[in-house]
Amino acid sequence: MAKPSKKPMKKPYAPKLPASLAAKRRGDIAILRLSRPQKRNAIDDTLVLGIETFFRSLPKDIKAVVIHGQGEHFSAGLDLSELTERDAPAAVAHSQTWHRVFNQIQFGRVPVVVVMHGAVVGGGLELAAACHLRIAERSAYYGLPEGSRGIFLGGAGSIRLPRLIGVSRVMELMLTGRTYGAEEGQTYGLSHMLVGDGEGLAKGIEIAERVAQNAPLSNYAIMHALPRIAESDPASGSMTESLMAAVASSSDDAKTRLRDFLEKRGKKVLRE
Ligand code: 1HE
Repeated sequence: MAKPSKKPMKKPYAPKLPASLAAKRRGDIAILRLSRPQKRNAIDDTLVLGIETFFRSLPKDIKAVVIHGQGEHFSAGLDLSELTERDAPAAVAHSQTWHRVFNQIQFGRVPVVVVMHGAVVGGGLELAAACHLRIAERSAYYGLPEGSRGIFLGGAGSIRLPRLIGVSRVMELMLTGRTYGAEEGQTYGLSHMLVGDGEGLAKGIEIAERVAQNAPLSNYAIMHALPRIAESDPASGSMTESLMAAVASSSDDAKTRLRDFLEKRGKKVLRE
């Protein structure tokens, strides 16, 4: 009879999420699915707080995350049915909750890849903007219909979206209510990669797995130091970059990886 293994049983990955979200792990990466297709993945309080639970309970050995949406659309944005009863103080608190949750994505420990398809509108676009890498399927389209609904951005879209496509384009989307198709979005910088319909999740997983192989300290510097350096004055940026470079290159991880390359074990950078 086989001896019982002494290894402690690895707990299955099962974060306590609402029914509107589903999570699974695949090796080093975790995949979060918006699972409210009957409401086009509209983001209500339960869903936004569920996103927070997902990121707060991310296992330490997860190295990257993929977010995608179930059904025909990535997300129809804010659940408009929750908005009608809110007074101004409650609306401020609500928006601040979104900021807190989306900040956990942008300023979290691991890179997050989002796969966008169908409608990526309002709060759905704000959610995508908080992620580090954006992959669009050809069906994706982007809109900010807040003006036509008598509301405003509330998920830090005014902070993040102008940094992606410029104030002028955000103003255009908001004033006109027009949408950008996937090609336009790719040209303007809303997506990094454009793939065929139905190919987004596989591409998202491939990219997340690739990102997960980087040195964790390098990924952290890329996600957190790079944007700050880019926005600082050149003199502070110069010193911060040099300090960051010194910290990263003196790590054991860097030493091993550099030796691997020099001893012909590391990957070459080949044209793809
Ligand atoms: C919703 C929502 C929603 C759908 N809140 N319930 N967002 C918007 O202004 C976008 C509003 N939604 C749409 O324009 C369309 O639903 C879609 C183009 C995304 C999809 O159309 P379609 O024909 O596939 O679906 P549908 O029939 O319009 O919607 C299916 C159901 O989802 C229906 O409910 P049902 O009970 O009648 O079946 C819709 O009411 C429901 N639904 N979208 C609530 N958004 C932090 S501030 C951010 C501010 C914003 O995000 S503003 C943008 C709001």
